[in-house]
Order: sequence, then C-alpha cells, then structure tokens
Amino acid sequence: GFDKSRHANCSAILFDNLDRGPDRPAVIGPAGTLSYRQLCAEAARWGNAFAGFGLERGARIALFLDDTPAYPAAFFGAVRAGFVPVLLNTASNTDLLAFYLADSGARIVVCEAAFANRFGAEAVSGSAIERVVVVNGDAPVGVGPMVEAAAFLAGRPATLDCADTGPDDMAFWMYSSGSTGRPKGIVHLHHDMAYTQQSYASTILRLKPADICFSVPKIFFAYGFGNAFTFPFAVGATTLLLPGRPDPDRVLDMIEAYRPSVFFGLPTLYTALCRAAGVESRDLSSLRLSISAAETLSQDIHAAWETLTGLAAVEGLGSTEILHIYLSNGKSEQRLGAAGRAVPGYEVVLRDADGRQVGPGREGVMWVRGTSSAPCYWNRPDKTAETMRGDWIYTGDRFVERDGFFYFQGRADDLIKVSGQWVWPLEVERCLNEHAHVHECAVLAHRLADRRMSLRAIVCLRAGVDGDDDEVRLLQDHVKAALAPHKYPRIVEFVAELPKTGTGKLDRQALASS
Ligand code: 3SK
Repeated sequence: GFDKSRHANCSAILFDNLDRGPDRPAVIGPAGTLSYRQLCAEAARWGNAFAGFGLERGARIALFLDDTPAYPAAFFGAVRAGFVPVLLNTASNTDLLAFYLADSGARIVVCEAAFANRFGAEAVSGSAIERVVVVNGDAPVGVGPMVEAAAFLAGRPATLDCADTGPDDMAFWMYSSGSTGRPKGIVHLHHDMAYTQQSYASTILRLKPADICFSVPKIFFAYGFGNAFTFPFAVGATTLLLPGRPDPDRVLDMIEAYRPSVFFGLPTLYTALCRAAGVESRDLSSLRLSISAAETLSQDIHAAWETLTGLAAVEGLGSTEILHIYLSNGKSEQRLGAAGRAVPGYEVVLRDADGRQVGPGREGVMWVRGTSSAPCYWNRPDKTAETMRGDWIYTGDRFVERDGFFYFQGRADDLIKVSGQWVWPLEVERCLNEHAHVHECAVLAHRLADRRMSLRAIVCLRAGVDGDDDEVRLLQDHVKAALAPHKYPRIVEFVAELPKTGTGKLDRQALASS
C-alpha cells in the first residue's frame, strides 16, 4: 500500500539522501557534477533566497530552465520552502510565455541566461513578475528586472528546514502542451512524485544506487521530470543532465563519455539514433535498460535499436495529468504495438460512449485512476470537469485490450465522416507507414469546397524516393487495397520533415494550419 501521510513534502526525495549516501554523485554531465550533499546545500540556498524575497506559502515560481544542476537545486529548494515551481517549456514563444506568466501569477522567474532576453516587457507586462533570476551565465543588460543567481543566492544558508506542508498540498505545476486550445496549468500535490516512484519506477525500472539515468526528454516534461529527478533521487542513483539540443551525435557522445545504465527516449529520438551515421561503431554497452514513451515505436526501429544495443526498448504511455507512465510493457514481457499493461498502482478501464465498461477485444475510451493524478487544472473549472471525473482521469484516448495489453486506436474525437462512412485518420496513417516508401506521415481531415470531408495525407518519403504524381497514385492505391476505397487520402502532399511537439509527437495543430 501507499502511505500518503509519509509524503508531506516532495523534497524528501532529494534530501533523504543526506542520510543514505551524501557523497554519492547526484548529478553529472557537461554542465557540472554535484554530490547529494552539494545538491542539497544548493537547494537550501535557493529555498532560503525565495523565502528571503518575501514570497508567501504556495506562491508560484516560474522555472524556464534547461537541464543543468541549477534545475534540481531551484526546484527542490522551492518545494522544500513551501513554494510552487511551475516548470515551463523553454521552446515557448513570447506569447505563450506571457500567458504562462500571467496565468500562474508567479512573482519570480528563474531563467537560463541563454533565454533571458525573452523576458522583455512583452512577456512580463500583464504578469506579476518582479524578478528574473538568471542562471548559468550573465544577465542581459536593460532587459526586465534581472538579477544573476550568484547575487540572488549570496549569503543564503546551506541548510533549510522543511515547510510544514501536507501530502495533499499543491507542490508544483506543469502546463499541458496544448495541442488544441490554450494550455492548462496541471496542479500536482506533494505525494504525487513518491507515488510514481512506488508504482512505475519500483516495478519497471527497479533502479539501484549504482544506476546512472539519462533522460533525453527534458525535465520540464512530466516524462523527463520522473526520469531525471524522481526516480534516480528516490534511490540515491545518479542523473546525467544534457543541456541544449539533443542531436543524435551529442546523445551518443554522452552515452560513451558518461556510461549511463538506464536510457529514456521517445520514438523520434530512437529513430534518429538508429539512423545516425556511424552508430554501429558507438559503444552503447553501458546501457541495461531502454525506455520509450508517448507514442508507439515502429517495428523496424524497435528491431534496429535491439540490434545496436541488445535491448528491447520497453514502451509505455503516461500523461502529465497522471505525472508519469501508467501503461507499460515489461522488460521480459512485451507486445509489439501495445502501449502496455496497467502499471501496478493504476486502475485502467475502457468505457463506451454511454460510460459502460467494455471488455477485451472491444474498443473504448480509457479512464485511469491512481494516487498521482492531478486534482485539477488551475483556474479552469470547465476543463477540470471534462477530465477529472471523481478520482478518475478521462484520457480521451481510444484503446482495445487483448490479454491485458492495451493497443492505442486514436483519439476519441478524431473520427471523420468520409462518403457517409466513419474513418479514423490513424488507421490510414498506419497503413501508409507500412509502405516501404514512407518514412513517416500524418493524415488529417480535409474539408472540400462543397463542405464534404475527405482525407489529406502529409508524407515524408524515405531518402531516394521521388514525390511525384506516380508516387501519389501508388500510395492512394496502397490504402484502397489494404483498407477500403473510401479511406484513401484524396490529397497527398510530400514534405521533407513533419512538425513535432516538444514530446516528439506529431504537431497536429501546426499540420492543420499548414
Ligand atoms: O506521453 C507520455 O507517454 C508521458 C509519459 C510520462 C509522463 C508524461 C507523459 C506525457
């Protein structure tokens, strides 16, 4: 069982290491190395500095940070002192940033020097921001209310008593990536991190203190946050942090230089790694476990990674609302194409449109229940009511279950009527992806001039294949033959690359407006 009352403040995940092994490495990587003792001292300084700024309990602190030791220091200092960090995607443009700052009501931002010039008047006006604390470099001159971290932290004590928070108090937020509509602030509580550790990490990852975790997805994603903070720190293991763009060559360099044992990626990354020039001669022998999430890995990439590393990537699916992975394959028991089985600690059911539970082999929308789920979206009672239904989360994802494994079928709301018959674009996407000429593709609804609906396929072809009229016909015929004539994409466009969201999923909003 999970004893919530033991998790009154999530900073214990880091600070308990002062008793377990303070001189073990907590963080390593090109941006610096810190032992647990050093990281806790840094976190304490941050917590004291935030308190010294005069923030009240529960006040939000926006974090606009890349993956360096400053991130865990600022995050754990903030939560330990009773404040609420808001983890922001550093790829956000000025409009989105201005929205996050205003919506969160944060009075302080901690920001990477490389991004500090984004905090000019446009982003900050209309928000409550009084101070931008710049880490890992100099503050730009004449842009907003900047202070460098060294000055902000100067003279602050290296110890910090834990605020008297409770397990159900608000601990931190992340924003939904907002594939449609404006993003929502997802509120997590102090006990949520410990629950993801007990459910997913202790059953699937089974980390030991000697493990070195390398999460290429960034900390500001819920997936990266668990991989790089919660799971290694909860057992006194080490996290390898890589700031900057995770180009395949840099990722491979990191693996050779730091020899991580547990690797976390997304399908787009695995695809890029498997296709990187010279990857066969790289030394990937330190890895004992490879995790992939968010989307299904294609069969050929799954096989190619296994050939390169000897590891079958363990696929799972999670959400920011649940905080981490709730469906996962096992290291030894995997089903290709399945998102996995319910992770111990999560209840997963499929329901039809009337809310009735459906059994194996029948399609339904997935509802998930577990103690790490966010209780609400900040200030959005309408959206909260749509998704948080009692203690269940309505995911909006359609699945079929076979033998306890769940297979993704598409979103509940992406059905399109073509020639009077329903079509799921994902089915057509999968069919096109099976064609040897297709590298990847997206299929979208397309409204014809006479208001009828049809399908538009946007296709990235494999190298060496020409995107000409013959290729259009070839792909259309492939769909007609494999599925049904009305499911063929009336429009086929060829592109060099498909737009992706930060989590590596197809950016359907960008595609729809292209
Ligand atoms: O997209 C996912 O599968 C995921 C996994 C872990 C945590 C958060 C997310 C969104």
